[in-house]
Amino acid sequence: MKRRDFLRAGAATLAWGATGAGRALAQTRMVIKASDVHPLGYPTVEAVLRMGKKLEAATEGRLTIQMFPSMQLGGEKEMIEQAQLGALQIARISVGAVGPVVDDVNVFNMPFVFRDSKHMEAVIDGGIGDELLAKISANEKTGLIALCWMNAGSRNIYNNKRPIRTMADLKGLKVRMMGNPLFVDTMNALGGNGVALGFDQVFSSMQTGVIDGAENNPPSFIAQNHNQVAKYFTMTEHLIIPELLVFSRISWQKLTAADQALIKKLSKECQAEQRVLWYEAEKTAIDKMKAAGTEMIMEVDKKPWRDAVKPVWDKYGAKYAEMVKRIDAVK
Ligand code: GTR
Repeated sequence: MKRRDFLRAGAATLAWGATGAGRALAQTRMVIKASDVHPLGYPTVEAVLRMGKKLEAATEGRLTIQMFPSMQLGGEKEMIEQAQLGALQIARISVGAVGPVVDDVNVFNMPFVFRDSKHMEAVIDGGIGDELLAKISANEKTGLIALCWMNAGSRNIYNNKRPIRTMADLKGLKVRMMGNPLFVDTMNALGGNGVALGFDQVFSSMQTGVIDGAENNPPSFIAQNHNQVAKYFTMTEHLIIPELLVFSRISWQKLTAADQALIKKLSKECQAEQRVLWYEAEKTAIDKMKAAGTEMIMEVDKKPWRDAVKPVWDKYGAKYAEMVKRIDAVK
């Protein structure tokens, strides 16, 4: 389907009950299109599918979720645009992709901003997490309603040239980063050459030598078969970026307050379920990597890495100073 046709079809799926204006609203039927760059079985995809089953049961089939996994609707930038237009209802996206749209959340994209994944979880589960969800939703310009957070572990550097044990080993390697200037600057500060590329291009770009490596969490590395093109994987944990489930604002406004409340409640459950699935997937991925012969460096001395990203903090950090103090204070 051409993109334009898809957009039209998306608008047409918002079907309305036929009886009188008031009752029609109460009977809104909607096929909620959801999209993810990951394949079926990945924790984020599975969690949204489970949410769909609950939603369908609770509304006796009035509201259903139709999943488009595996980048079928494009990358995350495209997904955000489609949601803003109301052609896609639910987008599961990394905060990495949301940063350029909502500057407030870019604070979560700062290198080493969280002490570890548990710290990140405490932040998204607490007041700061709620506050940022509300900020995304309150700003009409985003065109998005933020439903909940998801786990994505930590991002780690992998490549097909050599094992990276210290920062010096990274020198001169071309490493794919997500399309956000903050990430390219981070890689450059660490001594590599950051290259912004779409997620869909990582595999072939590694094969053809356009890049030497990339960075991601173990489940993404395995789900995208990057182990077939990268032999060395180092747990640098330089970025711990949560993910978001967002709903198209245009479509959201077509739902009754009761349906909105139901979706919000199920999203909270989705966040908790995804976390359990996440830890299982992370363990399975690491086992698969070991079995497949990926050379894994499980620990590096983080001190020099943290020190090296100071220029990134100098460039982007000032406006987040207050928020970073609050993040640091979360136990
Ligand atoms: C994954 C994340 C995706 C996408 C991808 C990337 O970890 O789940 O949403 O951001 O990384 O590197 O583009």
